[in-house]
Amino acid sequence: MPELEQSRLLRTELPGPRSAELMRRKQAFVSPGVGTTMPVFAARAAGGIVEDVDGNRFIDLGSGIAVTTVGSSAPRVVEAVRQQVEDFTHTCFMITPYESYVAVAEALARLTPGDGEKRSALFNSGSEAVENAVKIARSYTGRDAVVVFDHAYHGRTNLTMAMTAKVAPYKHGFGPFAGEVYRAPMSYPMRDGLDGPAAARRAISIIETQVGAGNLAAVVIEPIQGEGGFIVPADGFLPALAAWCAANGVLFVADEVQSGFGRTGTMFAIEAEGVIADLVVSAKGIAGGLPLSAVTGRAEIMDAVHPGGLGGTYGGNPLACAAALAVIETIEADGLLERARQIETLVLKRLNELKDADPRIGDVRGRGAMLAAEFVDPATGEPDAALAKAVATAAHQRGVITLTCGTWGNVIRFLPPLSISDELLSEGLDLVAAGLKEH
Ligand code: PLZ
Repeated sequence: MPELEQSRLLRTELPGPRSAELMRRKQAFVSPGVGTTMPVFAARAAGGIVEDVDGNRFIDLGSGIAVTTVGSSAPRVVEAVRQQVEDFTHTCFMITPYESYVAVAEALARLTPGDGEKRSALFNSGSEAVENAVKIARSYTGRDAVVVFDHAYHGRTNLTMAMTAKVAPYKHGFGPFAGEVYRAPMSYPMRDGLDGPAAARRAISIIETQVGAGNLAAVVIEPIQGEGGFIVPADGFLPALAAWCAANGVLFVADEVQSGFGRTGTMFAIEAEGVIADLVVSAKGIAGGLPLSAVTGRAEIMDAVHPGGLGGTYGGNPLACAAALAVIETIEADGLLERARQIETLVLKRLNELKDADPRIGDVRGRGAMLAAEFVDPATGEPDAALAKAVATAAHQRGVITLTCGTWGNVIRFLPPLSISDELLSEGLDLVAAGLKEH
């Protein structure tokens, strides 16, 4: 197979004939509950390009929702998985363990913030790992309650649906939801105007009066919220919350599913504020597209769970573990944390120029290669979801994969793979800007 050419190309109308035919088959056989953002079907992906089945090549500003951080089909990942698939595909770690699972846990102990002995448990999806973090926190503290935040996204399983804030499409009609989940106000600088310590006091006051520290097992928070709108809390919010948790015997759980693994220019987003979480949840970028997730924490916390209390048939599957080890090697050997910071500089500059010229962009924010623009009605500051959708769709039609997010759907997020070139990144942003101009 020749290398995938790193340039945008529109050979057919979108969708092309092959994609259109596959979409007809999808409609006939795939549950409509599973939606798709783009009307085209993927054939190959690498670097900063996704090629569809009609030979169109798209600039990838989404990384399959922050998963292919090292690139899709990154060479070390491909080679590691190829070798592993020849050796064995599965034995079940709970039956006949294998080294790569242990090696991933060793790497997580080294890479997550905080010193001392740490242990990990591996799972398949982000939701599954979040659920397990709650199980571990309950086991360790002997308490039931869990606090999450406005705009939070933690998954689609029963417990994590309860933890996710937004009803449509994630929760509508799917209740009843798990109990003992409480919601506190998030720091949202653009909209609440509070500094970090003040936003933390507001949240803590609600937690103390409506939940009670003595009932609370864990505070679970995304250090930069993902689906909820790439909301970066004000400086000092996370440290103040973490300090309150420490003082009250409550575990501070960082859901780094979207923000972790190099995405924000540090291995984990909490590092930017010097916060050490009791439990860190990893997924998405950890294994370059293979399904893998992890909960990592201090030994005394992880050891509270009774033997056999955690697991699952596929958790820490050998192919996924081989991929994760190759991802870590790639981030470290290729200087990808630095690359994420370069991407931040390039993209923020462009987005801020756009914002200065167009008051419909109410805010530009994010870190590393996790960046966003929030669209508003300039007169009222009200969210403008229609504009975000129109700009994203215009980008799709020009051959750029962009994703929206946000409680009100009015945010366009930029999550390029760190393997993208500056040229493709700039071209992608030019095309987004051109789409904005037309609307
Ligand atoms: N925690 C912070 O971002 C997944 C979900 C897309 P899973 N985000 C993308 C969708 O519409 O389903 C996510 C996340 C954070 C947990 C999760 C859940 O991870 O691997 O999708 O289960």
